[in-house]
Amino acid sequence: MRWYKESVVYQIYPRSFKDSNSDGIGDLCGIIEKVDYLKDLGVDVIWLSPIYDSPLDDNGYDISDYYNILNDYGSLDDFKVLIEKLHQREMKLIMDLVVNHTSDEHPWFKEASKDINSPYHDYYIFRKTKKKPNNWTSFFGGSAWEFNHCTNEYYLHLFSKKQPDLNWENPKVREEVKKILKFWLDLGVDGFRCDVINLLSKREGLPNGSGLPILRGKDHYVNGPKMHQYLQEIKNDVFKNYDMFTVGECVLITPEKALEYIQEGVDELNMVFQFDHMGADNYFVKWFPRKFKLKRLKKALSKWQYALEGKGWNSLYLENHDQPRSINRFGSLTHRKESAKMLATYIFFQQGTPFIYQGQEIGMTNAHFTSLEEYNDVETHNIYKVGRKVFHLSHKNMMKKIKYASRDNARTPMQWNREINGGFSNEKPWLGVNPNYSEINVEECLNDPDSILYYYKELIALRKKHPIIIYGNYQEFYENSNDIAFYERNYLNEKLVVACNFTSKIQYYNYDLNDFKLILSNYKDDLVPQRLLPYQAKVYIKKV
Ligand code: TEU
Ligand code: CA
Repeated sequence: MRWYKESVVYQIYPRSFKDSNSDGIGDLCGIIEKVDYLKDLGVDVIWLSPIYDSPLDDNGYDISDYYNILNDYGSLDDFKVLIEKLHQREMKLIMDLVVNHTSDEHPWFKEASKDINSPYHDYYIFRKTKKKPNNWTSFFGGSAWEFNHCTNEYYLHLFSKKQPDLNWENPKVREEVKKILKFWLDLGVDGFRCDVINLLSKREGLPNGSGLPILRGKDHYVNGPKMHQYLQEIKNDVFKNYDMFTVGECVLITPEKALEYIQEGVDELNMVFQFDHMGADNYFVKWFPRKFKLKRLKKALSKWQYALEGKGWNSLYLENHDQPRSINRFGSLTHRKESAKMLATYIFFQQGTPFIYQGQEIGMTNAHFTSLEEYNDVETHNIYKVGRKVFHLSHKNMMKKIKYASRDNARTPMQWNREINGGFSNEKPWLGVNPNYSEINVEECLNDPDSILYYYKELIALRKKHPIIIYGNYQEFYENSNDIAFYERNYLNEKLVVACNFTSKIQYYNYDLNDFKLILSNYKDDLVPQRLLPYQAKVYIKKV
């Protein structure tokens, strides 16, 4: 058994979690203040979004020094205090590993872009061509190539132009990454969330992509030809020497491809973050929203449950720092508490390691912004420009898309109490606090026995009490229903049943609940076992 299978992970976006020194920016000392809050919630592992030195073009996913903490967030000493406090409480910490690209302000790139003969020039993907080397587009819109006047070359950036892709063909780059990993592992870090890890290997010759200018070129850089070689090398030289785990964020991954990385015994990664279920309310990418259909959500998640069962380990998430809040997408603002609890039940009783994103446990909702200037996210601003200039969409249309899909929806400051700025900071925060902090905040939840927060605590405690939730198999019922989600888990001599109503109407189902015991519900009553009240979730268990 690997401990990560029995853990619950909590993701912190440090910039928005808690500000301890009144500069409007979250920091490590702010996280240290909240370690006991996290311990009480019952989570076992903390995943920190990047805290390394960065010019913050992509809020830290553009790293300029892998061995130092961004000044805004504190110091390496603060980091050592945090990891010590977590370990004292038998909690673990994983870092965000961003090694598909660096910041263009990393010394390697500063050297490489100045001098074609620099030893660092081959750390990146430069091409001396008259025009762009191919037609690939960036995840953030526009071309994936930027011209570097100093050396008269183009360089590749799958994300922002301030995030030049590293050249993983170069063994020196791979050695540098191993050094970075060992540095943090030797500081006691318990693993890594590996950013866009399946993009590291680009096809030889960088051939043109086909189709629309949306992720164009993906066929030549997703799960590229040398991915397994690179990950095997990193695993054999570093990972296998530590008691740690990795979760690889894998863009456009399928269960079959995922198993090539996570199959028990291969273990290039221990699990992946997949995106299929994130398409339940859009066409392929979130900038083309469509009406949420429960069937799409269920089909995507069930596909992964069945495909990985007994072969590889799942991760379970509905939210992170890149995605809009799940209540807005899959739940209901009029039944906010019920639907937040229902969504938690639906996702976290499946097989896999749960990942809770900061604020999800108190039912935080999408940002309230109305003007483009209120948004911070580089992706949001780039997509706005491309939408207006390339697709000639109106400002109104783009603002509607942004309101729904912007990553800032998940990045507004954590809401701790009803004091100024939701108790996040005494100063004006770097990103606007949602005005609903007066009624949605941790303190309000702690004073409400029926709160979403206490429901999460109960849910997490059940995972620790019932091995069937961790190790049971998965069998879906009512697959074709767009109203309810229903599945069984079976393990040794037990059966567990999860029934969730995704609508504001009463729903009925037909399932013999004889001898079952109700162990969790987001409504007090369970007078009619075969009935689900609006957004009701129920979990039953029985010995078979
Ligand atoms: O995200 C990778 C990724 O696929 C993003 O394009 C994400 O899916 C998209 O923004 C959703 O709209 C990772 C990090 O999670 C993200 O924060 C970084 O911006 C990106 O990589 C580059 O490091
Ligand atoms: Ca601060």
